[in-house]
Amino acid sequence: MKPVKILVIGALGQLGTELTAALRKQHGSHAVIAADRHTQDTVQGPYVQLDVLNFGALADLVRREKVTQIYLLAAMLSASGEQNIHAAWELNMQGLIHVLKIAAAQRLDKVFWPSSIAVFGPGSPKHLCPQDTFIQPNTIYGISKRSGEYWCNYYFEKHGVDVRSLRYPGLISHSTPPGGGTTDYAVDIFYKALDGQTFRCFLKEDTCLPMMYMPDAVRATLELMEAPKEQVRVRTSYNLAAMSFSPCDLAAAIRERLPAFDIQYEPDYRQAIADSWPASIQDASARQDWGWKPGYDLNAMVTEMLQQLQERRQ
Ligand code: AKB
Repeated sequence: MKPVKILVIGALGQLGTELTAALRKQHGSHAVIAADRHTQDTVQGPYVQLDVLNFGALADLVRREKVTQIYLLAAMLSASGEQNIHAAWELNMQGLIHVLKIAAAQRLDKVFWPSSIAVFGPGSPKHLCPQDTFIQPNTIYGISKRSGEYWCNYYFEKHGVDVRSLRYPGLISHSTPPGGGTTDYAVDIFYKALDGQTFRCFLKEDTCLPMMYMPDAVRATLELMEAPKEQVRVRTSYNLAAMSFSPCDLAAAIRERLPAFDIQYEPDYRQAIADSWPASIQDASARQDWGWKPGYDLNAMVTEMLQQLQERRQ
């Protein structure tokens, strides 16, 4: 058996930072190459500056380093994507196609690629949205994620690439800020609350969206990637759920711990994006196929977020 060698593309992003650390804990630092398009000097361990759109550089790196698994996390999220539709399409689709081509040609063991609840559109069920349902996204990000799911399934069926994927809800982390997403308010709110400032929320108070605390997202990813191949029955992407809340629910949970916290609602163009997504997700396939079970609800997440951010400030 070949030794495991993992390449994480987009390793400096919100999910990439934490997933790289978790993979290094699991496989050893030397077995995980972090890659991103920026130069950096903060990440410990092997790091390569790489643009996933440069096919030749990516193919050479994979061959040279004898990479066996790729986690492709580089993407433009929903809100930024709506403002840069062609660049978002290029990065989100071409990046994936490059990785799938290389995975097939160089016979990689596994590929991970994140999809999103953004694959669902205004016609999808609003509550407990099922795995297989009417899916017609109306953002470029959502269209790229839905198309990417089909590309993954195609490469699995036609080329035998063991590509696995999750439809992440909005991710909330205390370690790395997100960028360009519609669910990002649920991270920014904590910084304003701890600074004692009014938080100006770009969504309406009752806009309920599916969310997940980062430790759950990292664990779900590792569990899916560790699952025996035959148990991974969904080869487009798995629905994944943990909690659903609106800005007003989150504000109330923060106010229970910081009574002076103040929030104002000033919805902008991101409201239409949020309105097109389901309020909650049904993840029965993930639970049945590889035993998914979330660990954090709204209260547990808020307690830990405030605690971690406060500790970092001391
Ligand atoms: C976004 O808001 O664009 C992302 C997502 C739900 O995929 N967090």
